[in-house]
Amino acid sequence: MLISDLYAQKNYARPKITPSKIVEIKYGPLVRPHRSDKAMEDFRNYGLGQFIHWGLYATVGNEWEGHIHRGAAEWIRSWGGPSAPKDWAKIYDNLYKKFDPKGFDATKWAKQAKAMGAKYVIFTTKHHDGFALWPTKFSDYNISKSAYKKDIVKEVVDAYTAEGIDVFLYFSVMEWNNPNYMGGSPVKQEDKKKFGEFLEYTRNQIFELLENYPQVKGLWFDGTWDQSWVSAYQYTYQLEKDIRSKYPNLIIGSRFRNDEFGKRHFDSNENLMGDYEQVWERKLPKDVSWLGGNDWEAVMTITPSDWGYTKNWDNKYIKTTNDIIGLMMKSVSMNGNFVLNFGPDGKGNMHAGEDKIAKELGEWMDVNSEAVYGVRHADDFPDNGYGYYTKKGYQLYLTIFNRPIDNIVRIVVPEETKDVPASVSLLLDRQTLPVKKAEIGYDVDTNSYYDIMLPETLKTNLPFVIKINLTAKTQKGEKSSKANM
Ligand code: FHN
Repeated sequence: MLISDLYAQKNYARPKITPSKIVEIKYGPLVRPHRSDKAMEDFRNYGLGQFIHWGLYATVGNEWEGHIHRGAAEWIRSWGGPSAPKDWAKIYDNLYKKFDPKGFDATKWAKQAKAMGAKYVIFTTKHHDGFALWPTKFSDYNISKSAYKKDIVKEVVDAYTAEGIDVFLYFSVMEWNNPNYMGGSPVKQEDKKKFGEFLEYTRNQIFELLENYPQVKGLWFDGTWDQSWVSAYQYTYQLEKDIRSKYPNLIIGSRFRNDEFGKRHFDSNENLMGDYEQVWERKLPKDVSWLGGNDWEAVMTITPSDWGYTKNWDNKYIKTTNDIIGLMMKSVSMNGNFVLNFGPDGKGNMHAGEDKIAKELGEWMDVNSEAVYGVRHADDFPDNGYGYYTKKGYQLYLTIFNRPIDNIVRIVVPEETKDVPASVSLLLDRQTLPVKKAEIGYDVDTNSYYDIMLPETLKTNLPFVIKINLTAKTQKGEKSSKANM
């Protein structure tokens, strides 16, 4: 088993792709799946992205005065129970006054992301604590009131755009310290009024972001699971309609809103509620059949579950660069993007462990990125035990994680597959590898087999990619090797 397979969902039943009964839905999807415009084509070809969780939580790093918060670092504001410091929420809500990330250099981040191979970034404009990293007109709880004062979202958008990296803005609807926000569906008149104001505020902030930063390619919504938001389906339907009519190329995933029956991500007829499946977080689909042909991305932490800065990485399983390459290759092999999360500290520096992974991943991408960008699932070649196939036209790539002990990689070519391996090379040093059809006498087996010889001199502890040039199968040649039994 490959390590990346451990991150596949095991007990999660995929929503049925064909519903047993079709219901009438008024507030279902506003876009058809498989948009074919350039923005969506670009999205399909990204391969690798970077997520950045940055906010006030970064200043504390998941601990306070020697007390460790056990939950996810960016959730520290919701710390409760006996281990929580006294008046914790109040302390947290005042952290912004001292927020002054002296080391923050958006260009440095963007250059690092570029060197790592990221083609897009998702940046937290506002997480669940409600603190806005841009100077929003619609709340005082924002960066302009901090010691830093400057517009962080602008710095990030400009720097990444300058490096040719597309920007998506993360936006949490849920806000813990907003008196107008509530988790439950509002029932009392007073609550309805409050939540109505919250909805207007949310709408204003979304349009404000889109107006302020016209370069953004997409909105990445989060914190949309509470019943208050779920019950506002008429409002959110209209809001999405208005956003899309003003910004038709914008990409919005399936996490934004639900239908009138409360169905999120997929409506009650199992149709996708956005431009792509936005459910894959820290886990991957088991195999490509789970995706139903939808566009999708996986977002992934380096520690098991922290997105925000965590000072102390001890006693946690930290994914290795090889783990990450495995998760990335599994994602892209199933037509998805893989987005790796970074949680810079309160000064604006990445964790040393993140720097290491960014460097190692970048070095690997320098050699192997053609197996990652713009590739698709290799429909005609069955999954194999060596690693993951990706495909681009007549180029088939096999990223090897499990190297065979005899150095022979055997490629299975099913009878119905139209193309067969013609020539093979190793991306690592571009050397040509011998490939030949294996005459192994499997007469009742309709597959063909091609053996690729790995050089014994190949010494590496990293996954490596073999590039297989395909050519059309010559029917005559294939048939001649069959005998009757
Ligand atoms: O609660 C958040 C979490 O803190 C983090 O932002 C992730 C990123 O995908 N989203 C939520 C959990 O689904």
